[in-house]
Amino acid sequence: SFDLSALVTASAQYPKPPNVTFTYGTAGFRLQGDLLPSVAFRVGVLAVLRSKKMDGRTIGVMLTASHNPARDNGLKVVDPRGEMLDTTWEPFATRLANANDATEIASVMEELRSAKTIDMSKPAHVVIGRDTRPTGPALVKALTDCLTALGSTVTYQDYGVLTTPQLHYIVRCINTHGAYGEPTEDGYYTKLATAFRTLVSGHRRLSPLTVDCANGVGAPKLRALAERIGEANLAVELVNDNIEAADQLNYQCGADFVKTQQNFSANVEGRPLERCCALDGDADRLVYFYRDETDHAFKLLDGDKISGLAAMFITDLTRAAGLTDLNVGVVQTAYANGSSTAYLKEVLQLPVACVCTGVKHLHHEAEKFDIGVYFEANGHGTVLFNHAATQALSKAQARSPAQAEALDQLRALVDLVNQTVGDAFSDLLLVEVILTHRQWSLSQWDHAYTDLPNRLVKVVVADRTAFRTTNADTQLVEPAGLQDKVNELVAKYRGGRAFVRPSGTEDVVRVYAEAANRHECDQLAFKLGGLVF
Ligand code: 16G
Ligand code: ZN
Repeated sequence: SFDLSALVTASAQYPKPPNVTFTYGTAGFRLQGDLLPSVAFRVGVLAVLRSKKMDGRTIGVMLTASHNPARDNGLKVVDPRGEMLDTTWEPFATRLANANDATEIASVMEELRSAKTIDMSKPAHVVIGRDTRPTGPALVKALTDCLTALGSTVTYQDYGVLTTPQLHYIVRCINTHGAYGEPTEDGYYTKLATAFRTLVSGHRRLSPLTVDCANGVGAPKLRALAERIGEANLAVELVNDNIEAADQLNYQCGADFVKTQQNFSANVEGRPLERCCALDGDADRLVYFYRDETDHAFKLLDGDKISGLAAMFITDLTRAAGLTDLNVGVVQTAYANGSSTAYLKEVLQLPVACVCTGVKHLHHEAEKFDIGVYFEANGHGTVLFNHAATQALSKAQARSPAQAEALDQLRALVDLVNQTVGDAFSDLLLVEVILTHRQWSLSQWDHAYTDLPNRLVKVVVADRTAFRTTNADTQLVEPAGLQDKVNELVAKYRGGRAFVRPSGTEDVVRVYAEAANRHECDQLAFKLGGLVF
């Protein structure tokens, strides 16, 4: 029911580059941007088939390479509820991308159609967003050329420049017919701004927040959101907000820089009592940081700290609202600092699950709680409220003014939090709400627990596929015998904990180590690196 000759003609403009093998990995396709036009074209095929399979519901395609350098780009497919693409479709994405020509594209299409029993006469709708990278427009052109070639059952809307979480939000809004919000950028700002104003009303405002925007899409979009919220309610000072000089994107700045370098980003000095935070290049990650008042050292409040703060606040609110039947839980990965896990379990008395690295794993695990808080240490995360939780919130009758207030706040929180994916803006507003309620400085927040010294090392190995893990990435099953050696070494260090896993995004193996003090931790990481190499 589609015109194969149109697809053949259109795809000829976007030949697959020779000697490149593409993989739809943890973060979708990600590579140097000028190698991706053929991939963008084939992602069009995948998105259309996925939409037809989902009975014409809208599918999203986001073009971004997040925290990676400006010359890179990437493509990610967003499922109807605003979530990551169903993993059973990933191998088809990979095979489409590696098809050598139109005939091969057509045959993979046919295989996918039959494997997933897709009715090709169904309509398809695709929405597109991109970050500020220079290769973005050409990739959107390749993608939309494909969508056009696939015929009259296919419609699409190009939203232009957006943050990744904004596109996820729009997909969810369209597919819920407005129940989640207006499917526009404006609708997104209105929803977050309204919830934020409700949550801070009646509280003394905090001092201005410095936001490192990674010289990316977060800069213009956060400016728009802050305008909507109003300066009287949220004062932000944006730095690294230059999106004109493409090569500045993520350069010496942004959430990934701050987290991996454990240092202030360019143009952020860390004045006394200054609250600083950083977004990444597509604004789906957030970390806070500040300069310690006593030792003047750099201090990081990463995803684990945000998770602990959010879990603490939500636990208090559900108790105050009398909703103690709701089970609140937290999801982390093996990268979570051991002290954060201990804080969640022992101080907050919450259940904590540990899953494999990658947002989709955390998201699905968090759905198992009534209220599930999930964050990766790198600053990507959000809070999910399931059906039982939203029902309980809408039905609950307050028995005191205090209960009524807590209920109102929880209801506003559901709107404040982007429940499709981690969103730096919504996380920033969440943190600001909590700090406003408590009138806390960053160091007061930081004092909930002290991170154990930790070290992350990259090891270049001959073949990273020789490394296979189990138990949420915490143990190696292959190469045989290596885990025993890791265990032996770890046992020699006080408070030692470590794991080795192959990266899903780079051709390296990652070694993570923790120990009671800096010196032992570094030594453990170094020796483990030697074992793996
Ligand atoms: C991707 C993941 C991120 C994960 C990182 C790990 C998504 C949207 N992003 O960026 O969650 O932390 O990969 O990279 O899933 P690694 O496998 O190279 O350590
Ligand atoms: Zn990102």
